[in-house]
Amino acid sequence: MSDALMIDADRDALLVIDLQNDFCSGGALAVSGAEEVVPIIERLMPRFGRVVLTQDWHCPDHHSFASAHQARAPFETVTLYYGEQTLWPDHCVQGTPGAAFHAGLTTDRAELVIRKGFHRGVDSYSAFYENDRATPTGLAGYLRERGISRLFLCGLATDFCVSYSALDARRLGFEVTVLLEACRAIDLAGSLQAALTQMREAGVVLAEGSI
Ligand code: VGL
Ligand code: ZN
Repeated sequence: MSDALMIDADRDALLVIDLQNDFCSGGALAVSGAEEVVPIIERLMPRFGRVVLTQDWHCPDHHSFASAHQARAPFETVTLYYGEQTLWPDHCVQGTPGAAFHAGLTTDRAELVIRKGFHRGVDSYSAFYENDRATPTGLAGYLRERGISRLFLCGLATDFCVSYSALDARRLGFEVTVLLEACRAIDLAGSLQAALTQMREAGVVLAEGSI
């Protein structure tokens, strides 16, 4: 894969999704093996001309938290005004250590950090749109204005924020590769297989090998 990953510094960008403490060991919503991707992404970032980071960034009473609902537990599903929403443990609350990037991630080279999920009533898995599928984050405009047409995605979690971002990016007309070796999944009730299938069907390139 390292030979196949030919990066064009002008039109390619690396999107590093939600590499934050709450998704790592000991965090509120720990993703198994999350730390393993840190050194991989550290090696990847200098190979790209443009790097964008995303940060899950919730207000304390965010409606994606089970704690914001009566008699609901994490990982249950509720219907909010825009459709089905999985409920999560409180995580990535704005300004808390859990919302900070993993200390091993060198954030200096990032040209842009997109914070998402800060509107109380709507979650935002995707880096492009909130879960209502209608409210944009502004990332597509940024990428287009910078002449970026090809995106390489890595980070957490493969089956939520990475796949939602990849699917939206395809819908918006970007070429998209997900670097699976640099992603880890939550895998809730088959969500990983479902996400991989959806991404493949949408024309996302799933890069399996070492990078
Ligand atoms: C994520 C669940 C809730 C993610 C964020 O980064 O994949 N998953 N918030
Ligand atoms: Zn979240």
